[in-house]
Amino acid sequence: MNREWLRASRRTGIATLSLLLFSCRAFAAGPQATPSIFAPASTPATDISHLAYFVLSVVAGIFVVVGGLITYAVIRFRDRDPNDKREPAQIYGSNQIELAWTVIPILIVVVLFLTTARMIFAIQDAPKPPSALSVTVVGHQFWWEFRYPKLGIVTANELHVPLSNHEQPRPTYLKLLSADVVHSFWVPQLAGKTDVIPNHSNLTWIDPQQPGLYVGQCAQFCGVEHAKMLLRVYVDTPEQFAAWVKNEQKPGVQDPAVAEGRRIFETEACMNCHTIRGTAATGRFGPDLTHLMSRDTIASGAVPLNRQTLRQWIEEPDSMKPGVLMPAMKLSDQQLDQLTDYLMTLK
Ligand code: HEC
Ligand SMILES: [Cu+2]
Repeated sequence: MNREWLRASRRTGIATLSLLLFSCRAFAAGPQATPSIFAPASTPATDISHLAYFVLSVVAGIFVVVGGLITYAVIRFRDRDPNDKREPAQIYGSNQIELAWTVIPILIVVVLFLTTARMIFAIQDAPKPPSALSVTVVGHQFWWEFRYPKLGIVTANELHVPLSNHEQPRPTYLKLLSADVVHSFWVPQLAGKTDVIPNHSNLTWIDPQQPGLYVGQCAQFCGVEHAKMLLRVYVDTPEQFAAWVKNEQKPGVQDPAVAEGRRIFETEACMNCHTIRGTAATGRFGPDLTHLMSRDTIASGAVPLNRQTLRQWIEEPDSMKPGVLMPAMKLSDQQLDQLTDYLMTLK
């Protein structure tokens, strides 16, 4: 009976361990756009993952020692003879044993604390090279505003940054601000979480070394739609980045064919909350729409951007992102079509 139970539990143990190892591998080998900490692509994220592996190996060592001792004790000192009612030897007040299980854990905690603190300060105090790009990130319930003060660009939810490498570092330094409540900026492949706090500015930086899309999310519960406050970081080659900057710096196109849609935008409440550079709309409560169509998604990455989703969004934002802070404006079908046609020209 005992033996069978042991054999069964050994099998379960092996199965669990292989499952764990397998899932780590699956994470590490995942596709590029993954919110996984096991696929770092930027210096702070790489440093953090090394630290994570170090901590994991220390705690795995503890697990093996403690688990091994328990298993040994359970087997070695099991109740073999049901007629033997004697108590085993009781040990009280062994200084050696008590010192050992006090001092060793303290040493382990001190080592983990020091390595972690060192890593935090190394990332925080990294000097900002003159080639660095500065971006101001403003967290809003439930979307992200990105401002490039030196480039005169304002956009939302999709952050474009240039590729960086060790020979020609071009890191992006992010100043994190909040317009309302506490949010947290987290793109696991690029850097650790940094809180975004009202009336306080935080700093973090990334230097992604592989072009492509990196995804993340707000990591601090900030209200009903927190779960749909996603983040997309596009790491562009120098040419792509220059082209993107050039396009974003232009004022919004004003196509006379969609003048009626523009008029609706400028006379309905839209203009109180949104900016379209080159028009009367200068609102700052919602995302800047000057180059709306240069983005792949709307609603902070929650909805892919195309004509149909855009129209539905304007008609009833709540149907796509319940709890959103943009009201439905009760427009007629014709107005909706004209407004959508207009927004579709904002490339
Ligand atoms: C009370 C302020 C307010 C008004 C009025 C308003 N919006 Fe918005 N709008 C927002 C907010 C806030 C968001 C961001 C929603 C989110 O992702 O959580 C938004 C998002 C959007 C988006 C998606 C942008 C993106 O990149 O995610 C579009 C497009 C948009 N609004 C168009 C309009 C149009 C057209 C009107 C007028 C019919 C309008 N809005 C009226 C506040 C407003
Ligand atoms: Cu948030």
